[in-house]
Parts: sequence; C-alpha cells; structure tokens
Amino acid sequence: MFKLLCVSFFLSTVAFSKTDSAAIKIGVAGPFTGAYAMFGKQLWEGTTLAAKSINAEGGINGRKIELVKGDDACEPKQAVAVANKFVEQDKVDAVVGHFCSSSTIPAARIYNDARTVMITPASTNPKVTGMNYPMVFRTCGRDDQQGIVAAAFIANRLQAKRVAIIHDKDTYGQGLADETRKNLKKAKITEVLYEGLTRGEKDFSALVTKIKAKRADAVFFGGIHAEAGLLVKQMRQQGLKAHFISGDGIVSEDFVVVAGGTKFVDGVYMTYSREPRDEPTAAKVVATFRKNGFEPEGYTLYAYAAMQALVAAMQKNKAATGKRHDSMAVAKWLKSNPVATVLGKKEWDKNGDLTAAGYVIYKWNDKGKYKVLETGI
Ligand code: ABU
Repeated sequence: MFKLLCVSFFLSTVAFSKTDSAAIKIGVAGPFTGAYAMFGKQLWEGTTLAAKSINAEGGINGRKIELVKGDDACEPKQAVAVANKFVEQDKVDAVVGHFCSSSTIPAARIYNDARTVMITPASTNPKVTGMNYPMVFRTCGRDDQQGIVAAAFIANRLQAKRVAIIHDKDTYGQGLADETRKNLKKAKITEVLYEGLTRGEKDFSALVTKIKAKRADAVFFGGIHAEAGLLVKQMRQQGLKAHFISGDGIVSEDFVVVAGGTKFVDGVYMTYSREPRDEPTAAKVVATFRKNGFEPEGYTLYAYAAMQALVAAMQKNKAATGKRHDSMAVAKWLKSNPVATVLGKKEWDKNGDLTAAGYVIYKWNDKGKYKVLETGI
C-alpha cells in the first residue's frame, strides 16, 4: 500500500512538472512588503494584466505565461536571494524587475551570469545598464536625464537662490540628488546643504531645523515617497515654506497618505516621464485596469510594457516546447527591433537603455493629484 502511494505521488509530481515546464515562467521582482510595497504592487498589477491578456491571445507561440513573484523588499541582500531562487529553483525564462536600483544592480549580475533576460520597469540609476551586461534592459529613463530636468527647473523656473539637497543614502536617491547637484552647480546655484537621511526614520525635525537655519528657498529630495512624505510634512509643520522638489520615487498617491494629507503635498514638484496613462496606445489597457478597480499609476504601465517587450522577442525567437529560450538571441533581438507597447513604440540601444526617454515636471495639488506643469525642458 505504502509503495502504491509513493508511486502515485511520484506520477502526480511528474505530471505536474510536465505541465509546468511547458509554461513560460517570468519572474516578477520588487518590494511586495515594507514601506515601498505600493511600487511592488504597481509592478505586479502591470505584469499580471499583461500576462492575462497575452495568455488569452494564445500565449507565446502557444505556451502560456506563468508569473513567479519575488519579494525583495527593496533590500539588496533579499534581492540577491530572489535572483538566485529565480534562476536556480524556479528556472525562470526572464525577469521583470526589480524596482529599487539598489536591488536591481546586484540582482542583474546573477541574471546576466545565468543568461536570463531582465527588464526593469523602474530602476533609473545609470549603473543598471552601465555594467555591460547584455541581458539587462529597462523600460524607464535614467537619473542622469532626470537630474538635468530637475536642476533646470529649479534654476530657471523657480529661480531658487539657495538650495538644500537631501537624499536617502540609497543608490537611486543619492544618485539622483548627485545628478541634480551637478547640474545646479553648472547653473551656478548656491548649495546651502547636502545631507543624507536614513531610510525608515520617522523624525526629521532636526534636519528641518538645519534646513531652516541655512535659509534654503528650495529643497531637492532624492529618495522614495515614504521618506519624502514625512520630510515635506515636517517642513510645513515647522513653518518652512521652501519649494520641495523630488523625482520619480514619489510617483504614487501613497505619497499623500504618508505625508498625512493633501495640504502637505500641495505645491510639491516632481520629475517623472510623460504621463503613461495619457498615451493613446494605453487607453484600452488603462480602461481595463480601472474596470478592475486598479488605478495604473506610476510604473504599472512600464511593467506592462516590459512584459510586451519580452513576449515580442520570445515570439520571434521560438523555443522548442518545454525548453528555455535562447536568452542571447532574445536580448540581441531586443537591441535591434522596435516593440509596439502600451507606451508606444520602444527601442533599445546596445546598453539596454531606451533610445528616447523624456522627463517632465509635475506639480501636486490640494486634491492630492499630480498634473503636468512643464514639458520639453
Ligand atoms: N526610479 C524610481 C525609484 C526606483 C529606483 O530607481 O531605485
């Protein structure tokens, strides 16, 4: 009897594995827990709807997509563990992720060594594609582009005279702060303070006191909404009226929640790409998200586009049933062919960067919404 049970268990496992190996596995990595989980949700919702729609149309050359979730919590060590699991245990065909540049950079080495194509929808630090890894791509822009736009806005439009530059000591936050700083210096704007805060901290009152003492008329913050929200709230509570400018790390309405209400975000400026929800190519997908009760803000549609890019490349580089794609062929194809995505036609250069990516300025209002303020800087 025991033998029979063992044989039957073995057979069901084999049968399950057989079905499983016929699917195309895409790892989706990002912060699904912790302070930045809102961004992981954007990535998950974007990839899930894309996979559902592609599967409904027959999948990739008849093979269905199966998503595997990996929570890195925006912690580099956890990101490495996720990447190792994806390549060794789950044996994913490709990856959409990670979110935080500080997670994407160490994870990218693992995917590259394992010949697994990785497309990050949101990691904007230049190093992500600066490591000469042929497997690494992104569907977003870069902070050396974003920093130019932020600095030009601060110098020319706000005409700030005394700028405090604050960052979160993380790869993205400090990197973006440094790019903005470099361009402010070129514009001969006085820097009155350059300081890092610690992610996860809640009380920035001492820092706000310091910014006030320096008589800053503008504060640029490089970091994510969880710290940005608390910093701007505490600035306003201490009566500091200086302009507050940040980057794409605050592009979530969760910023309003963290800040404690719309009155604290009113007037905040932000750099981010052209609103993806307004792209004519996104209209149908945006309507579906909304019908499903999810607002596809921030990096949701970038994650959707990353899935579309992978699928287009895999469809052109067919793998035998149950086999893994030739990742080098998939990567090479992506570098020499445009892909029609929800964000319009996208093309990648030899480094895996988009050939065109533009940043614009947004302003948050007293309703807790962000609207385009300036384009074409
Ligand atoms: N680019 C927004 C935040 C994600 C990151 O690059 O770390």
